[in-house]
Amino acid sequence: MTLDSMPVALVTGATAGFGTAITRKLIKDGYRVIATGRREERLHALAKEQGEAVLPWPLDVADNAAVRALPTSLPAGWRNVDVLVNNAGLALGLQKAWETNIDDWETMIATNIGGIVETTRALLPGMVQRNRGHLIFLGSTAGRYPYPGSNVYGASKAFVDQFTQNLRSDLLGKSIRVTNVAPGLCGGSEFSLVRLKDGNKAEAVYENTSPLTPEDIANTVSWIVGCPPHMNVNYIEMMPTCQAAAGLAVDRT
Ligand code: NDP
Ligand code: 8X3
Repeated sequence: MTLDSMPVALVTGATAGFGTAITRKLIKDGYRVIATGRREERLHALAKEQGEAVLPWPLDVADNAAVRALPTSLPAGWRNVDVLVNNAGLALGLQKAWETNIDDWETMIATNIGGIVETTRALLPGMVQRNRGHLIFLGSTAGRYPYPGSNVYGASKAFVDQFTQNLRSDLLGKSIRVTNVAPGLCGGSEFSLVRLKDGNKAEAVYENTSPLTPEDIANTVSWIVGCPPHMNVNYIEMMPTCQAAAGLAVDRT
């Protein structure tokens, strides 16, 4: 198969964790991938590892102008995106709502909500015009199950849930699929390091557990994308076996 005839995926946040694993897996599946993120050197390392099937494309998803320019700024042969993986996202802090840094809240909103809204709005018209495409979003169990310190992070992932369901409503009758992938505890990425800014605390999150891995997420995305065209996986939630919802909290003081 020539490069030009391979379907195109665009993965946001391809510089680490899930995004890197998803990029590698989609390439194995026969896609060429526009790998995006802010850390340019990592994108180039991924392109060196994977060859010409990766187009390294530095992108801050919170930079609205850069995201809106995508349909015309991407090289001509890479503009018809078949699969958009809206993976870039982050949690910052675990403080109670009244103790958090408001700038951290703003960053989560701009990235986890603003980023996915902008990339979707930029690339969806092309998909509609071609009547072909798949939007994959990285939600989270945090979007459905609250826990102390999740506050704006959890709310931003609840947005993903409603956004995907509403996109499905708008897209009814078109050959464009929409999926919310919602994992629970997952190690092997930089998620907890970014959230806690402390390597020891980040490691402690996974102590004595067997968490999900980025490869588990990538294999799930690969299965979803490979489902027959008549089948849309709306929402898929997974947790490691060592994790479960733990009931409602009661104050007994
Ligand atoms: P990582 O921290 O390992 O990766 C996050 C990625 O997002 C990086 O590639 C980072 O790239 C990118 N990113 C962050 N901010 C921006 C930005 N402004 N513009 C572009 N890219 C950005 O985390 P994970 O791989 O674990 O997480 C991926 C997604 O999965 C996130 O949306 C997260 O909320 C979600 N998730 C994670 C879970 C977990 O337990 N790990 C569980 C459930 C959901 P760069 O810094 O180079 O820009
Ligand atoms: C990441 C999972 O439980 O840390 O979205 O919020 S959790």
